[in-house]
Amino acid sequence: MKKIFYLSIIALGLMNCAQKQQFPDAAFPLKVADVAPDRPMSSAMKRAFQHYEAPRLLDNELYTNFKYTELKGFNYNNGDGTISRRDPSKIIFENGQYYVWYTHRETPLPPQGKGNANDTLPSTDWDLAEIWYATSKDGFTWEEQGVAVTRPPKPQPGWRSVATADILKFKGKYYLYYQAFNAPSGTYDEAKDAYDICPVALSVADSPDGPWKPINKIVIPFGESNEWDWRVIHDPMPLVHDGKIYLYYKSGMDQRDANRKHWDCWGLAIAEHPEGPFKKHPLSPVMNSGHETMLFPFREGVAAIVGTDGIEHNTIQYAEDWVNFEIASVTQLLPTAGGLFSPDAFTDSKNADGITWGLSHFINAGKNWKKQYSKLGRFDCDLSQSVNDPTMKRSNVLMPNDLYFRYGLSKKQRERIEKENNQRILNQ
Ligand code: AAL
Repeated sequence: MKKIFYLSIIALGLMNCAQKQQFPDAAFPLKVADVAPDRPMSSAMKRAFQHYEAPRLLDNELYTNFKYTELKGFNYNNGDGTISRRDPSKIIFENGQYYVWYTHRETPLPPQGKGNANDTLPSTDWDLAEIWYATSKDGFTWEEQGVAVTRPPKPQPGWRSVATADILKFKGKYYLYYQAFNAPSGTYDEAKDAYDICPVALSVADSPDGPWKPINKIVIPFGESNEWDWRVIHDPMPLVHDGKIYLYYKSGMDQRDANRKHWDCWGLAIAEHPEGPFKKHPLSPVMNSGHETMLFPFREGVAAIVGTDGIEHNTIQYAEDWVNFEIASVTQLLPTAGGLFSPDAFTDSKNADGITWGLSHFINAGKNWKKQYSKLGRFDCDLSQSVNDPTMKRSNVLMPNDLYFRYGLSKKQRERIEKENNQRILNQ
């Protein structure tokens, strides 16, 4: 017993000594260049020097601001909610022009909410939709070309709605992966205790202009009933790596209820051929956050713009091995549901340049939920090795004052504060 006591004292002493040795002899230098690599540092400074690619944002290739531009060429029926465009795909450059695919809804009335939908009236913004496409010479003015993937006849997957597509070019052919709904989105599925059920389906074409031929099968299987991706598989996002298709997708685990307890994570499924079979990576989920995460090859790895949702929202992440993501930067005003122009998406490059622009969607574009629709817009950024735009690296981007006040307290919150104040006065 005595022995253990003395050994503990010695161990504690050594630990103390070790801690003391962590302190540097001199104060932190004025110039970053003078910081000795082995200098003991606080956790925050260690992180700046060791975790991030550069301690200063200006030198971080995976940090950027996002600048937005309205698009020209799309008609929204004066914003009456009957035409919607959302969830754009990646953008590709073919035949001397850019191509983008997106969810297109054109219905007699705006979304009516779950339970109120019928054969012609949509439940949500992406119900009764088709996949349409548009082309552009400059990425700002777009020409809508019409439908790419129509709703197939019942009971094939997607007869109710096809939405949220992404593009893959593989061995000279073009593939669109999308969510194929067999019921109005928002319909409660008792077996799964979930609301937005749709398998991932696939169509193939020899040209980006189509015609698109549906492959009538489910490409990414749901997990088993006790597994994280049993309920839904959303936002399929294919890229090419090591000669294979790396398809990232979102699923929501735990409870999917009004308290927003569900947890959106991202999985990875890999296949030798676009039609599969897709094998889920055993480490899935590979990302712990993100709603409509945007991924693109960068250097030898893959980068991800993680917008809303989750403990690591508002970050840009990087996985050198395409599986193990680390936070590369924290940023603001991120695009929602963006589709990126990622020239190396399918080139299998071992030194991908990155991205400088894409399209994203803006929900409730008319600021009236009763006439709900979404519109597409463009964002520019600097997440590219070859572009060096210091104006995209600012970290003091403040929103207009009125925006802060618009996110004010609710009546209920004001009441709680008043109650607390009164209690404090009473307790005095
Ligand atoms: C989007 C995407 C998927 C969902 C719905 C339409 O934000 O995550 O596409 O199913 O919302």
